[in-house]
Amino acid sequence: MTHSVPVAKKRADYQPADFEIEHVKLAFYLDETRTKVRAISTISRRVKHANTLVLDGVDLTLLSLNIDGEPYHDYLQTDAGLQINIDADNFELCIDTQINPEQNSSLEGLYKSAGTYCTQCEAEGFRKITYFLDRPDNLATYDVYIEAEQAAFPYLLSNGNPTGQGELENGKHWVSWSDPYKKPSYLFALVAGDFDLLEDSFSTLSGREVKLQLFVDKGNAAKGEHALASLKKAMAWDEQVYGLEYDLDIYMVVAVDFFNMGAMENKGLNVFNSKFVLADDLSATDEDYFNIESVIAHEYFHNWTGNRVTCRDWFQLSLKEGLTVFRDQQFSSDMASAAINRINNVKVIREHQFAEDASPMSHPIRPDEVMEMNNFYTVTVYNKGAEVISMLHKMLGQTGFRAGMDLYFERHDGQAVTCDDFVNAMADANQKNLNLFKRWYAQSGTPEVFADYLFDEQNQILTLSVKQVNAPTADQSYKQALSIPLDIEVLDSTGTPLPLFSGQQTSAVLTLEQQQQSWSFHCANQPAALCLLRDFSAPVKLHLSQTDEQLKLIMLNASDAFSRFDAWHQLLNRYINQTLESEHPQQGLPQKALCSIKNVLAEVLNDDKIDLALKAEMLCVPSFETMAQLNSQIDVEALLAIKQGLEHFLATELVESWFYHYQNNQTAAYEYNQQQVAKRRMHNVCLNYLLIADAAKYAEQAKQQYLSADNMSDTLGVLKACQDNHVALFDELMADFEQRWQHDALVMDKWFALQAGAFRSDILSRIELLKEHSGFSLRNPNRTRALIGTFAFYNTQAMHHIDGSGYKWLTEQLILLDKINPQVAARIVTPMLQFKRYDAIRQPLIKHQLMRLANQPDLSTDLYEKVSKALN
Ligand code: 0A1
Ligand code: ZN
Repeated sequence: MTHSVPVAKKRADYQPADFEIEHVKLAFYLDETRTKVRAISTISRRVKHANTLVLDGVDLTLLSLNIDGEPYHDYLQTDAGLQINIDADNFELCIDTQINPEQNSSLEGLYKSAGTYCTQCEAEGFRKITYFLDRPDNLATYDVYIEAEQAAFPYLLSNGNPTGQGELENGKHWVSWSDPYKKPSYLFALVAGDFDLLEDSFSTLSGREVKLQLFVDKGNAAKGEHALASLKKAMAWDEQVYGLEYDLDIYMVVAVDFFNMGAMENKGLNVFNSKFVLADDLSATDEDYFNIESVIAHEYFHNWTGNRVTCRDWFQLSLKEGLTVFRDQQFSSDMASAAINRINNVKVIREHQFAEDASPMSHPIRPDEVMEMNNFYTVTVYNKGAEVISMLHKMLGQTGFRAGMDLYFERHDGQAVTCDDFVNAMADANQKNLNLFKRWYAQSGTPEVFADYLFDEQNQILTLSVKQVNAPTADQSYKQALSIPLDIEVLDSTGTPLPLFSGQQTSAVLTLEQQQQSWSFHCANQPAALCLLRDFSAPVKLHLSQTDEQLKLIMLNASDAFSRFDAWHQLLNRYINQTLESEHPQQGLPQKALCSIKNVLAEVLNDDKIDLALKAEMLCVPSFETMAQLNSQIDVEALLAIKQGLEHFLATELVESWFYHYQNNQTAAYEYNQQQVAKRRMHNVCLNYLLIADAAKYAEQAKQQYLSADNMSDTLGVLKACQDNHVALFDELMADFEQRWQHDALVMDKWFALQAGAFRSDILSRIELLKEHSGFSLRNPNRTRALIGTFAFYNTQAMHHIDGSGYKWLTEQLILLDKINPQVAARIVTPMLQFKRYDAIRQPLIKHQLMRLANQPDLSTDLYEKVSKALN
């Protein structure tokens, strides 16, 4: 919390620290409200004449300070830490502090999560544990001693290897740990609690046995099996694909219920939001199974990309996050459907990252200015960061990329480095100049690419002309041309890919490097349609004018699943845009457009050659968020009318097909495998259309599915389909669901989210009631995101109600939440930040609420940074 106006730190101001902490011995005497921490740091001077050691420290009670065994008094205590005046070159600093884990609701530093002590130190949480050089470029070895009551906390865990344990008087015990690898403070972790333990082992490529331990809440052991199996898959994959082995003898994962993010890669001791660990057939959806595998892999991959090679400063966050997301996406594509995986990754970019770039929070993947680091764990740094790595991969190929990775580790293992160091390794390993490519790290915004082509039939020459436009963003007015890989394929009139460049190859990656560029190359025959952004080869908006027929040709024939999916969306977007530009957009799509769309969709539905997972995906009407990215202004009523009108038309016109495919896609006893996942998805897409078409007629069908489901995907499929289409059945089943699942926090999160997302006129009073539910607490981030976050992000109808009641209600919740957990509050404020994209009635309503927030006394830096940028 802050009283004075927070100031931004600048990337350009980076300075190495004057001193270095090489080793630290930490001792924890755990107590709910009065935990004592002793930190003995071995320190050396790095800069000759520097004589003030500046340590970070927040919310700490200083008990004593000694240097080389003697009490020391020449220091100043500030809001941000300690300034110790010291002349010695090498010394040992011993600091005793006291902290209050029970009261720590920010979930940064040491806190209690439902009876378990745990820590979260990224990005700057270690300073809430003790005074330290809490910056990622200070790499130290850690010895840790933990003391606590034995009965309540039989497991006392920290990073590295266990070195000792013993019993003490008064029912207490202790355990000590030592981590031989140097690490930054953000990777420190401590956990103390009582758990069920799942154990396994993994033998590495070089034959070492690694002990795997998964700690979950008592009674949940069976729900950890999938996570443990996923961990072993990830370990094997990283050896096969990158030649990277795990380095310690033990790898621990702990699941906790109160966690601000998904999970944390602390060295040898990952701490996970239980949402990304626990699963069984009845309680977890296919999506949950997928996410667990991917987050387990993500944290594991960090051991090399993040832990062994870490960031020099927090502006470089994408160094580890963009790269690790890229690696987890590669892994997921190898484990599950590569096509669906890619489509879903692109959806995140288009729905959320493009929106962020168009918002007041726009920033490059390597930001230049930061007020609150926690605000920069964004879709830009993570997901656009991964797209930037993916472009490198596309340009260098897997072999060149691997050579770059090998060189990166050879040069930088054990160091804290920059994004430039990474790109330099890629460049040097491939003898390529990537200086132009580096602009992706520095420039924010979504490039728009305009393309056109001509075919010279006589000479069989295809000329492709492309230009890029990089419009100013909230944070940067001056923009430069970027290096944009375009992965192309040309189809003939039968949908067959044509050989290009006089050879046999039918696809190629062309890299646009100037504002405007053209290529002329041999093309074996008259092109009928062009795919220019195969596999979404760059995070850009592409404009290429093609007819409905051309798009249909791509939809049904392109070799790449993303291109097929994308052609369908382009076709739809054309109709949507025509309607948005018409006189009465709020009447939805005209009959003629509806019929054309239906005819195309019917072809997809009846095409047996299309992969079932892709088909199910293509049969869905794009989300409101996807449609909202079509234009800079968001017409809420029109987009809702278009979406609902289209769904209704398709549902009723194709009702027999929906019924047929619903019946034909029943799955046998639940298994999490790709074939079943696709079938279930198709089954539930059809059920949704059936309930839209005739809720009364198909209610019984839906209820039967709910009653007989042996898995959560099918259960939730029914509830989602009823949510807006059959209120009576929804309420009946939701009451039953609550009865059945009240003991399971993760399933109850789904229940709260279903409630909050319902489009109904009494939604605000219902949510108010839900806030009083015994299971609701603003101190629980998963619950808060389920109820308040779902309302803010997905209940478009009520959140953006023209009377402003949604904005007002959300603001009231944010004011309360900011006092408890500013990080979560600052995420949920997101939908209000883009107020300028709404109409003349909504804009002042949202702005008024943002000003209300801005005027709160003691507003957190987290919210202050976002709200002040929005109002600027
Ligand atoms: N490094 C983690 C994400 C993470 C970041 C911040 C946290 O607390 C403020 C927690 C987790 C990852 O990428 O998985
Ligand atoms: Zn990460």
